[in-house]
Amino acid sequence: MDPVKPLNLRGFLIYKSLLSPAEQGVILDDIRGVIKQAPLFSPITAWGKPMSVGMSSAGRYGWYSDRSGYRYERKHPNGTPWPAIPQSVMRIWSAVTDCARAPDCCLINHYTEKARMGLHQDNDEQDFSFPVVSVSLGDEGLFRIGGTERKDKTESIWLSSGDVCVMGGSARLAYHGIDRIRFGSSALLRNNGRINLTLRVVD
Ligand code: MD3
Ligand code: FE
Repeated sequence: MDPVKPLNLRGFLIYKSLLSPAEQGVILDDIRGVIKQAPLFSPITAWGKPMSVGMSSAGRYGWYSDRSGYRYERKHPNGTPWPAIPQSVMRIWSAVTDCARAPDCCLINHYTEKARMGLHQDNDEQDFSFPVVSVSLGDEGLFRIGGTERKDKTESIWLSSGDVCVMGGSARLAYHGIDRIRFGSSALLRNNGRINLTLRVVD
């Protein structure tokens, strides 16, 4: 892991192939361990529809949604605390940020062939001066980013396995989403699909 000059797309810093295949393998094993204790589930949106993305979390907080809205919770819906964020994942945060604080949530998003994530802002956290760090694993995903208002024009970029993005400064509150997955484009996951990790400071 040797962060060289990132691509800068409207303040989104994109480190292409930051993680070697060996590093990706270690992280994936660690994430499988997390999911064994805290199984993936499909959160229900405020509109009552299950999300197409499977989710779980590690850390003091996990992201959660049901009919009463989006929020962070201390426990998995099965009632147990979220597992700790693996060291292999913590190291990425240290490599690409100079934050004094460690993240307290690692949200795990799992995309199968038809899963997508609509354009949204991440604003359930308390302090937007901390960046969000995202790690892509497995199949490529078409990432769309816009500005701080929904009507702002957007542009898209394919994120591949091993890519790491840092959303800080003006990009922290930008609208973003995943339009589609290039299913089968990576051999990292046995049954294909895409896993995205987002590291956040919640409170
Ligand atoms: C820009 N996840 O979990 S990661 C999410 O690939 C989320 O699963 C997408 O959006 C995924 O909320 C995109 C890239 C990302 C993550 C957080 C951001 C971009 C961001 C926060 C602020 C601005
Ligand atoms: Fe997001």
